[in-house]
Amino acid sequence: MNQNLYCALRAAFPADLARTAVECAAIEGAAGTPLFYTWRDLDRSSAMMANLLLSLDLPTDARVLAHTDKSVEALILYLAVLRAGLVYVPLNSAYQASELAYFIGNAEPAVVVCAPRNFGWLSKLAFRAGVQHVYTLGDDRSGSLLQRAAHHADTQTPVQRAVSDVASIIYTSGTTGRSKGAMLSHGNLLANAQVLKTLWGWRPEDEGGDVLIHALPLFHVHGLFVASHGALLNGSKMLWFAKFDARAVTARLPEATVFMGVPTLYGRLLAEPSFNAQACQNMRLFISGSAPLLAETFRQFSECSGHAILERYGMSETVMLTSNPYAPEQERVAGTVGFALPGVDLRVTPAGGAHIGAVEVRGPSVFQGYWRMPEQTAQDFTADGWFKTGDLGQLDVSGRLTLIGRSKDLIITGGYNVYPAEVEGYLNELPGVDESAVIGVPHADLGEAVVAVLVPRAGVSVDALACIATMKQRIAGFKVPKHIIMTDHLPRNAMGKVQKALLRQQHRALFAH
Ligand code: MLC
Repeated sequence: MNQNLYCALRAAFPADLARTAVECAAIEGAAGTPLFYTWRDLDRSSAMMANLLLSLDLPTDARVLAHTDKSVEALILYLAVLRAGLVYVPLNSAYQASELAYFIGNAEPAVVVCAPRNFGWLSKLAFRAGVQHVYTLGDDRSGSLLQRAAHHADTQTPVQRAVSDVASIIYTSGTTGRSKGAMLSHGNLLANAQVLKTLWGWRPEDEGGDVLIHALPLFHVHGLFVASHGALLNGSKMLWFAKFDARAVTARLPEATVFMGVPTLYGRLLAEPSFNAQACQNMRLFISGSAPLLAETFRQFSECSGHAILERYGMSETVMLTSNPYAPEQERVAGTVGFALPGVDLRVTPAGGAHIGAVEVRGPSVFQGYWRMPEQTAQDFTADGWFKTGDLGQLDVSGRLTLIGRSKDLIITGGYNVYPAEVEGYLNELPGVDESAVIGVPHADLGEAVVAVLVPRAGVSVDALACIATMKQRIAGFKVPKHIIMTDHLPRNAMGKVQKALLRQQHRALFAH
């Protein structure tokens, strides 16, 4: 049997293909009228794109790298890559040239698809690295990808794939500063999507169906797999937002039943004056993940909307691992991430009692390893085959998991992971900088904000704002420090290691206002 993930998604499309699959919600004040895509549109357009990709005669493990703005066509491109049996490599559209140079060098894609505005520099980079095909795709249906696909047939049989064949490589930041590509197979993604479909009670059409508000980026596990697969595998309509906007989302909430977001989105909904229980009257489920949800946000949201947010836990290497319960008779507990999903084995080592330990997992959604990093892969699995998540947690007697912290030096800002070592590397290259330490500082909107403590060379004056401006030209904006503190030395322990905990403590009130 063909295990190509697209086959399972396609089988879930409604019988009436003329129904709306995706409605693009126009953001208030933005130009343009709403666009509607039927299920037939998704099927035919992805067939045309798949046929274009197949006409390039690529090897079966060829990578298609997408650095595009969010659009329904970008989702169709993902479906097309699945159908063609190739490997989809999505990248954050905020990444800049130096970051792209690394990803292209590491992934060695056969095809690059980029926003038309980036074609000049990105195509140069790609061609120099030996990429044969560079297409453009705009968020307004412009670009060479659609033009070229238009010449191809609108039917296509998905290429035969096995459960363990890689469907996508998702880059995750590494502790050493260099990103690692987590290889997720067709089987990994389908197993997770099927479990979540049942667990979160996606409703069949004859029970009223579901409508998902999709307002997350499309280049990460959360928006691409958890949200899109959820709706596609249930044949449910998506109300599509190119960008999260609290007012615009609230205005469409009465038509929706499911919403997924990072905690920042929940904080912004709470701050939106039009957001209230009335707007949520038809909502069935609010899901949060990608960053810790504050108990206070959970409480305020419950008071304001009448809904208990369901917090779940996952990561790029494993897709989703745990979830608070869906059933109303079981409590969703703020500050916990719930129970292991059916099929997921989860342990906390050292195990037993109320001890805090390293969270380790096994299961059908655990990835196939890091792309071309066998040593890193070996290091991140135990000898008996459990994946070391890098998170610290505590299991209660009922099996409910509470995450306590991280064994790795990671900042999560607005749902994006930032590794200090990478940012420090760029800061240390700035003129006049001797050394730097990057930390996460509590921030009401973003959860944590990236902050740098910087030591200028002796006798040199370094301007913090100029550093921030230069950094914005070099790396994605979400990694750039929101604030830089100048100092003449970094606190170190007896081993010479920078005391980041002390720095975090010293600067914890930086954004308290
Ligand atoms: C944008 N900016 C950020 C930021 N996002 N800064 C810090 N952290 C972030 N997350 C900066 C930009 O660089 C820019 O800076 C300014 O904010 C405005 O940019 P914007 O694009 O207009 O921002 P906004 O639309 O407000 O975006 C914020 C956000 C977005 C929270 C809506 O970041 C977002 O959609 N986050 C979701 C991330 C996500 O999907 N994570 C899932 C990972 S998967 P300047 O200075 O130029 O103005 C995963 C696994 C799992 O973790 O379990 O789910």
